[in-house]
Amino acid sequence: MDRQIERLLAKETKRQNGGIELIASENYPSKETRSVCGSIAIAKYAEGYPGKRYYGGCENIDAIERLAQERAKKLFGCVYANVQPHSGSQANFAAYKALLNLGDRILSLRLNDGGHLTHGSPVSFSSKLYDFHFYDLGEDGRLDYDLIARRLDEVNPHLFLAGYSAYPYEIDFRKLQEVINAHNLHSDVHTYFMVDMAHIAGIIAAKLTQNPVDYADIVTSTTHKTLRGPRGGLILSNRLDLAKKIDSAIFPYAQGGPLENIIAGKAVAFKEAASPKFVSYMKKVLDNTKACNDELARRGAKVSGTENHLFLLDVLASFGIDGKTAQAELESIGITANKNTIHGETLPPSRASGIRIGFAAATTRGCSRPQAIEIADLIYDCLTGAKPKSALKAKVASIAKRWKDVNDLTF
Ligand code: DSN
Repeated sequence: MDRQIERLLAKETKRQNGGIELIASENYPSKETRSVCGSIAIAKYAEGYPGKRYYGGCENIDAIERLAQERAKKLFGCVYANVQPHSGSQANFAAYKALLNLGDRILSLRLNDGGHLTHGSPVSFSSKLYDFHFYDLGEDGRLDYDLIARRLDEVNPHLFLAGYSAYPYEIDFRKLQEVINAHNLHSDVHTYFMVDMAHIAGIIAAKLTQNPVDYADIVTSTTHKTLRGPRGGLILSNRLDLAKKIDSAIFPYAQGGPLENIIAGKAVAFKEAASPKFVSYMKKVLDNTKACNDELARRGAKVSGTENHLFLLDVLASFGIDGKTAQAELESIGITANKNTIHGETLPPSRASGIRIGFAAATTRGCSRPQAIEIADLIYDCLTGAKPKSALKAKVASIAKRWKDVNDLTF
């Protein structure tokens, strides 16, 4: 046994069990998913796809990957699934390659407004390989579909990208498809529609919001956020004519050998997400998120409101501190969240005016609605400095103690 790693993992388990996890992109997979991820499938090289591998001995791996594909297709109601992307970023890298030529125009939402690094941030590969243009949000911080229609005509992009990392409201994918179709009727450049559903994949799997695979050409995702699977990526489509292009954009263009142990874990998670238990879990996530948002609002804090698993708390307007300071203050009492830019941001992203709060992980451990309200009060009291930190820290520990052990989560 590697004592050094063992000690560090024991410390990490203690940190996770002892605190309240509110990072909106994190979650805890089930024990079964985790054990499959550590299985002997880790040892197998399987470059290629089921039935067309570059190595021998792939018959069982083929069956595992086919099962993962079939379960993903059934869960999300589509005809094509690629379960090989190592991450959401790799999935986006491949989706761009499948649909575009280098230098083509992409219309997306800036990272500062809730987009993602791979949606055209200057520090990401995406902005080096493609010509990114951006649409703004409306004054209320929500998608403005008329404004998007105007930007489509101005930019004439080859690809329109929706799906976000810090957007707390419903996305009307049907409306976006309508707007893009209308634009395509009079444009000489065909605009593809892509959705990165990484954050809301679990809400979509539970059928609690519109399903983008019904409207977009390609949908990318991660499997570890609200979907509660292992850390990894996924590409879906209802366009079989794009299948070959997407497959070759993942392998051999973007990646080598797939992580078949993780693919096995994805298969388990897709099965779990198809169960009625997952739907009731997801409803609880939405309810807890709203309860926390509403309690902070009741106490006078400036919050975004929420229609999904996350909301943004404007800590600059509410408490006169920046997001970096708020993140550190919360961490000091055992609550983990992340600083985040907010709509109309005035500070650099390294400081940011807000924090992003999500309840997917806490709800997996058993967070109840009254506890979500209690957590809002802890956040408020911590950031106003109204109560001694030691008392708040003890309260956080006592809530976390009542929840399930992170190593022992069954479905
Ligand atoms: N970094 C992830 C998030 O926190 O939203 C997105 O990839």
